[in-house]
Amino acid sequence: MKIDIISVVPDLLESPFAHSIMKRARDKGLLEVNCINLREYTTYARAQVDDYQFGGGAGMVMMVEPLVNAIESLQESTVYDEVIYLTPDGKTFDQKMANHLSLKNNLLLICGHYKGIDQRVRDHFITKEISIGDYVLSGGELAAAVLVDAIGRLIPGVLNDETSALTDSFQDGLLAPPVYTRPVIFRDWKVPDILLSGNHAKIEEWRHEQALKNTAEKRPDLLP
Ligand code: 6GU
Repeated sequence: MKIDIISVVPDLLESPFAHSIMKRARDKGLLEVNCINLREYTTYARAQVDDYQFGGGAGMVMMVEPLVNAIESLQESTVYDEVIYLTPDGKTFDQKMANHLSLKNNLLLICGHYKGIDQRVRDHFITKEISIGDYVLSGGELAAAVLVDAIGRLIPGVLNDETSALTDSFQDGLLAPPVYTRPVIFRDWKVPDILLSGNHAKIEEWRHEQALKNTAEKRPDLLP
């Protein structure tokens, strides 16, 4: 999968994909992430990419021309399955969307800043608008990093143990059960006996019960 990201602060996107699972995905050639600096596509003086909004009001708007130049230039060499605008008024991102997007070949992400992007870009180029939650970030970059991470780890072959994504919270609509590792006893806190029993059927049953209990306590809205 290839993910191209248009940003006015591409430096913000260097570190998130340079470590851990994202690094491995890129090293294995399963995920390609390119950050494109929008300022390279403006024809305005001093690399200007934003301007005052028509009708008045506080806050700058990202101009249509640099964005369209950048998008169309990238589209000359890539057919994108989705052109996604990261914006707080988009559809809230969830695991279902991550699963769906992980099956695509090419994604183009556009990070908004200031008051957002000129509506004409949204009308004519954007195929999906995504938010990562009901709060406002200074720009779309951190949201883009969240998307790429959530999607990237679902690409087949990225995780070492292919089953581990299947047992993540949300993957079956429930929160994950508690997990334990060595030592068996720390202070007087013992790992539940069932996990040491070697009875895999019983362990799975226990995990499912715990997942239901966790979900009922912390996120009852997820239960039918
Ligand atoms: Cl995608 N962008 C910004 N600027 N703020 C957000 C967001 C996105 N999602 C939640 N808050």
